[in-house]
Amino acid sequence: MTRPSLVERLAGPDNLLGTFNLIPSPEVIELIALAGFDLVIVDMEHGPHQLGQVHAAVLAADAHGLATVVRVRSLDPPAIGAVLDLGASGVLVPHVESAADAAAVVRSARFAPEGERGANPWVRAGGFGARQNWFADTRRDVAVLVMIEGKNALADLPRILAVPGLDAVFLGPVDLSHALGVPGRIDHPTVLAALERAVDLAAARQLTAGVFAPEPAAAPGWWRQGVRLVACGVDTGLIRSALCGAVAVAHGRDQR
Ligand code: 3PY
Ligand code: MG
Repeated sequence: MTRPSLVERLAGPDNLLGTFNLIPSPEVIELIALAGFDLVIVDMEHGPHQLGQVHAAVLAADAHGLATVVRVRSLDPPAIGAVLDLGASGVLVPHVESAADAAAVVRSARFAPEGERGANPWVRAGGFGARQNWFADTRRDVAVLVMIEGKNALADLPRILAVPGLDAVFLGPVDLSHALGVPGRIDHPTVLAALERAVDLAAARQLTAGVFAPEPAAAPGWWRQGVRLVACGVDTGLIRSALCGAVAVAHGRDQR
């Protein structure tokens, strides 16, 4: 039996746990897989990843059955096609501001007739030419996620959620806090109210909602609210706190 794709898992009943990967290292990807995460978000927007490093990340993740969502730098159709050609399980586009943006993301990730992704079956995702039904299968193979993290996106959210072909909306509390005038205060009531409204609107449209939660302890609360995908933490921050903890324990100090 083939393993369910990320598209199928996002549409299914189970909660999915991810984390962000900024460090371009296959070893870090393997550690994330071995820790038990369901997916990794390979972050080209904020990390130093180049395309070859994303390729290595996808190979390392595939070796462990870890799903890969690549956050590209912007709504750039050739960049979206390139990470999908490598075999990423999905793409996440930051700062999607409108239904027109969301529709452009879908078109970039899907082949004709649904979209206008550049087609070349000899890439890794196409089995280097060996996958007979590759073009048709991409609807099942490639998850399309858009980030809601600005004021315009909040205003246009009902129309964004109605765009055909989206697999999830992913909420960015950090950028939202900046957009809403309380920079960095992701627990501010204004930010929480915006996030909760977005989660409720997505639930009403039966579209999966995801959220970034810097603290893993926040994940159960989000799941109770109906969020299905929580990306908790960033590899740099998680490694930093583990290292600080090790030093504190070795010196007999309280952990910070
Ligand atoms: C945000 O919270 O703005 C994000 O993009 C999460 O990485
Ligand atoms: Mg952001």
